[in-house]
Order: sequence, then C-alpha cells, then structure tokens
Amino acid sequence: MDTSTTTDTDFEQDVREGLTAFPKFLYSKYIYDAKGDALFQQIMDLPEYYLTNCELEIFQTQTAEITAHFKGNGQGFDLIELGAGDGKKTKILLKHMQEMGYDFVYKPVDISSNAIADLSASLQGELPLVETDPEVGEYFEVLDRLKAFDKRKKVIMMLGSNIGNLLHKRAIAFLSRMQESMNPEDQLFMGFDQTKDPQVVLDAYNDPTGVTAAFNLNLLHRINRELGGNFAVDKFKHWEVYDPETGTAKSYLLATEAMEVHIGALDLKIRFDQWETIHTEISQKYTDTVVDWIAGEAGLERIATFKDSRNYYKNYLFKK
Ligand code: AVI
Repeated sequence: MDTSTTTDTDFEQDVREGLTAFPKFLYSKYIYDAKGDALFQQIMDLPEYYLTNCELEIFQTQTAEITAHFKGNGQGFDLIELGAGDGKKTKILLKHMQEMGYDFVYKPVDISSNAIADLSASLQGELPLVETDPEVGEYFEVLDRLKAFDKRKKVIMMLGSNIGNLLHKRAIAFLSRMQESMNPEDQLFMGFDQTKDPQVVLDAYNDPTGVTAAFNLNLLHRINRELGGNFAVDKFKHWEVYDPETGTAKSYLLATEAMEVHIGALDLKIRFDQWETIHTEISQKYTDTVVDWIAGEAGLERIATFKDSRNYYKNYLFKK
C-alpha cells in the first residue's frame, strides 16, 4: 500500500538510503509500479492469501450490521474509501445500502488515476444507481478538504489490512492524521489481519507458485528499470519470517552469492556478502489489545468489531 505521494527523487533518495544502510532495507511502497500492482492482484487470488477472502466473508455475512452503523441516525453520509482497488468487497456494502434506500455518496480515493477510472467504469456497469464521486489525490489532502467543506457525516474506509505495512509508530502517526481529518460524528472503518497459527501466516507470504517472490523481487527489477541498476535478480531469493511474539511477518531479499551492484542514476556501487539481506516489507498481525493501544494513542475509540468465522481477520469501526 502506498499511503503517500512519491516522486522520482523520493525513490532515488530512499534507494540510496536503504542500500547504503546496515542492515540494508527498501520500502515496500516501491513494489507497486504497474507490474507490482498486477502481481498484487494475483496475490489476492492465491488460496494461501486468506486476507481477501476473510474480509469478503465478513462483508457477505454481516452486511446489514456493518452498514447500519454507517447509517447511524439516518442523516445521510459520504462513504470515503482510501485505496479502493477493484472495489469487489465494497460493492457488497454499496449494493445493500442502495437496496435499503440509504442516503449516501460513495467516494473512492486513489493516487492512481487508472485505478479510479477502472473502478468508476465497473461501478457504472454494476451499480448505476449508486451515487459515486471518485477523486484522484493524496489521502490526507482529500480528507482535510472534505473536513473543511463537507459537513455531512463521513465514514472513512481502508480495507485489506494495509495498515499492517506500517510499523506501530508509523501506524499511530497515520491513524492520528486520520483522526485529525475527522469531525466528531465521523467514523473510521478498517481491516486488521489477526495473529493466528504462524504456519498459516508464513504460507500466505510464501506461496508455492512464487507469485509473492516475484512481487518482492519486483523492487529490484524496478531499480534496474528506472534507476539504471544492474541487479542480477535471479541471484536473489525471497525469504519470509514470522515472529509470533510480536505478530510481525517480515519479507527479505537474500543475496545468494557475494556480488557488486551498480545503480547508474545514483552513481552508486553496492557490495553484497553472500546471504546478506535486504529487508523489504512488514505485514503486521494484530490482537484487539494491540489495535486498542494504537487506536487509543491516535485518539480513536473502537466502537464495533466484525470478524470472520475462523477469527483470522477483523474489521473495526472507530470514532474519535
Ligand atoms: C498490501 N498489503 C496489506 C499486503 C500484505 O499482506 O502485507 C502486501 C503483500 N505482501 C505480500 N503479500 C501481500
């Protein structure tokens, strides 16, 4: 998930910083170029990647309960979805709310104009009666503007456990910004993947077909493509670890042999020892206790919880 707007200069600076650090790291937001987006779509269809189906199950089985919270006192509201993707899960809620005659506007927000154009076209075809007001823009820029100019209740939605790609400190900062952009009657509805049998988590991030490995390795391809790098990508190996004590899944790229890599645009040579790591992503798994802690630190209070039948995944509703 990309939660901020980035420029080429950010990419160059971050690659330089990450690959000259010890231990080496790269930010996972850079996985998502057009190829990375396509690979993530494939990940969401993998049987091992349970997150998508769990959230879909919650939406399918608890549609009325979830949307009744959104409706509240029935004054009408804007449903703002940050990083809406293909909207598959959200359409379940939209269809129900439209059939029930709820007064709402659906406002998907994404920094990718392509994503917004595809979603708008599919909504027009599938749910033409739902009033939709898509926006291309950076999340907080859109939310702050809405706070100032739109006095209707807002329900802000962020699905897919995207928050899990942030370490707790950054997750708290992100939720605090979210809280600041809310009026007192607004709500925040978010997905948080839960702690579970560690093997289930490891399998989700290490599928046998190698899609997740290709997704992770896309970082190196992207550096080669955009920054004139000469990474021998086939000499790197995707590696996943999960620490059940902290609930943190971590992705790495391992250099399978010692090598030197040159990145033209940075005029930079980087040495790798054999089996040296590049840390590329965290995918945090949560408990209610941890969610209440980070939400509380951000000035948010949990007011409802929806879970799937296996307790793998939860959607929480917060108010400020
Ligand atoms: C987008 N994000 C929530 C995914 C996750 O589960 O951390 C990204 C992902 N990385 C590997 N597989 C999926």
